[in-house]
Amino acid sequence: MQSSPADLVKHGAAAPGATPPSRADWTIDQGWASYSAADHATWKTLFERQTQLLPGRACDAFVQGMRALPIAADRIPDFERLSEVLMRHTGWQVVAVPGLVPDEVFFEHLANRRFPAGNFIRSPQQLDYLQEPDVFHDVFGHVPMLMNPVIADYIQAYGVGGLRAQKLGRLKELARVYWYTVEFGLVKQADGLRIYGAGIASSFTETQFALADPSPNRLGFELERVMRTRYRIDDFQESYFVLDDLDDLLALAQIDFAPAYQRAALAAELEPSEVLPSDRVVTRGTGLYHAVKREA
Ligand code: HBI
Ligand code: FE
Repeated sequence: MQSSPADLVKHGAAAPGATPPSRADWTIDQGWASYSAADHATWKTLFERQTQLLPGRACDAFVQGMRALPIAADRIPDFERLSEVLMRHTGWQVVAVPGLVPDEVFFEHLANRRFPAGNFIRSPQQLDYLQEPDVFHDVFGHVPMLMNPVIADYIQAYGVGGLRAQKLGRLKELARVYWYTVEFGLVKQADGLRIYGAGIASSFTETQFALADPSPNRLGFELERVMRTRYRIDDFQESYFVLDDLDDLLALAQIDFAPAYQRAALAAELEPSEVLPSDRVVTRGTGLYHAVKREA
């Protein structure tokens, strides 16, 4: 197994040395015509490898979203064509950005149903590890879920909530909710546990680890519990949180997080590996994967 999953360090601030944007909202042209044959080939490698893995592992909403979108193996998708289809279904658009953008810029886009996607693609030397979200993570991982009306509303609410959380000084708690849902969420389906988080769905190694490895905990999602839980940006997660139903995010999109921030702030922070007596345990992990690494 590769030592590190794809798209790890994505929730920091934009790099200090990042080129200043020419537009205030940090959007750029996708520059589709500028992709090289090698860029399209990298996309194809990633697409085919992931597409083989996802049946029986990705949730139904992901599979349906992917099927209805102009996303295929042969070329990096064109954001304008994606946006046309998304707009018809859920009113979302995909806009190109150079990579990580500042938090308030990111939230402002989401609050207006624009998904900022990195326009670049990782190098062939970095198939399983990269520092910033690229077009494969953002388009393959996130965009199919934006075809689902519940997720579409939930991610917009996260943008609105992010702007508010910033004013309240609660960004850390809010970011954890995003991390453990939109990026690394699992969901129960009648036919078993499935992936809906983009950080998992776009990672060849973590797709297998998150569902099948005995190491991580899989715990019932609970808002305040998740707000208190630190996460790893440099490796597979030690715990995944499981929704009973994707529709549970609908309620989450409607609640006012402020009282929950208050309660979460009063309780202790939790380590990513911790299991509490109050947790609804789906799988109690062995912790072996990270224990071995810590010793190495
Ligand atoms: N920018 N392009 C991009 N993608 C992200 O996922 C992203 C970002 N900026 C900030 C950010 N995420 C997170 O720090 C927030 O979700 C908290
Ligand atoms: Fe992401």
